[in-house]
Amino acid sequence: MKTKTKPPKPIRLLNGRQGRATTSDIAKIRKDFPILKEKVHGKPLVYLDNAATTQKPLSVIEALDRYYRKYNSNIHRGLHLLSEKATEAYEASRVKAQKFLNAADSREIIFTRGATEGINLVAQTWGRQNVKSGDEVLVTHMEHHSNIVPWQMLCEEKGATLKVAPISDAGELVMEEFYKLLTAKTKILAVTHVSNALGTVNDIEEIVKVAHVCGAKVLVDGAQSIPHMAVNVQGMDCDFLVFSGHKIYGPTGIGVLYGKYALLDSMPPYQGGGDMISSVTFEKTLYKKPPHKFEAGTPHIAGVIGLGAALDYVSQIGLGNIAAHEHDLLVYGTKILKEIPGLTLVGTAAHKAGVLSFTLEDIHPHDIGTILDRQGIAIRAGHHCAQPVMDRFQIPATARASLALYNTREEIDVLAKAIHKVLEVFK
Ligand code: 7TS
Repeated sequence: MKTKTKPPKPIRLLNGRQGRATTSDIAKIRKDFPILKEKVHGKPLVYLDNAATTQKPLSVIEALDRYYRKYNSNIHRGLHLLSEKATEAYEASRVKAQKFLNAADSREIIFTRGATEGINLVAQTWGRQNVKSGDEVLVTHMEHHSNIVPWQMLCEEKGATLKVAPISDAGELVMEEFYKLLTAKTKILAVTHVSNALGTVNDIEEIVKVAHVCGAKVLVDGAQSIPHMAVNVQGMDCDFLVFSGHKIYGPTGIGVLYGKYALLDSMPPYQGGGDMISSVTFEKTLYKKPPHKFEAGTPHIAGVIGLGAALDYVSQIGLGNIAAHEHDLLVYGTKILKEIPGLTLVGTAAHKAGVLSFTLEDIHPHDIGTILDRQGIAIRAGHHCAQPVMDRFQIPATARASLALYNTREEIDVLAKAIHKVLEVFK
């Protein structure tokens, strides 16, 4: 029985060549994503909601299908062949994630439900163990709610204080203020690598260096960076990093928490249950070592295998190539959108990833989203689970087009044309 995931197809984009991806490079990539052939309201789908979730390539869909058809089984327990195959594929994905992040050891990779669960896990284990009354937790003004609320809950419980590093009108961290907020009281800094609402890319290496001098640990929210740029946790020297599989062309319901092994080893478990113990009696339970200590119960086996296939897919194209293509689209999109009268870009940092957040005169972003949807264009409109960002810019919401490796300049043109239509409707 063949159950091994198929070897990745050969590289197609840019490799060995200079310059931006050609139309035929992207056309080939688009063929890997069956959903991109769909029509929406009779129009070709233009999918520009990638910061919310990305579409899935055939290799991921097939890895899930293959698992369920050929070797569906529980892991780490069965002595039978199917269980061995499933365990092997599950643990192979852990090594893929380790290599993808350049972590020192595969035991530093914990599978979670996603970025949100990863942050909650750290807040509820390391946080509860280490944050005491009078301590401080530092976040930034550009965090997603999932990197605010778990820390707020922890601070409330412990009598600690949540501090917030301010951002500028361009949506960049104000570094002088940020440095002032880092003190000996700061136990942990929780910071996003890339803002989902603004696209700002933070200089994590620099931030980690300064935080470590102050004795603070650093958790990096990699939800919006991992799919778009090469991330090297050892290079960054961050203590924890989280991401979600569904934002990097993998399945929903699966994600990764990276943590330095010594820290993970020192932390109490998050949930109790099967597979995280080495022995149980009514008097005393002994826990397994990381990563298993943090993976109680039957995990999302198919999700882990699908995530492994997604990481293979992205690695095969190359994050450098993906970043270059998306940067080209971002520059092009910024230029085209700026030419539209009444359109204001929200988030104009010097270093940005593929997010184009905007307002259009006083038209509500939900109306923009609805009109674009009728043209087959999927964007997100709202506060993007980053209400403090909206408050900072004194707006209730933005319309947001967010890019992925399969998007094209032509799709940006379709978007711009449709925005002009929105203006006509509200004339
Ligand atoms: N952190 C950031 C920076 C995010 O953008 C998101 C999701 C999360 C954490 C949470 O990820 P989850 O997979 O655990 O939900 N961001 C978005 C978004 O921008 N639109 O929809 C979800």
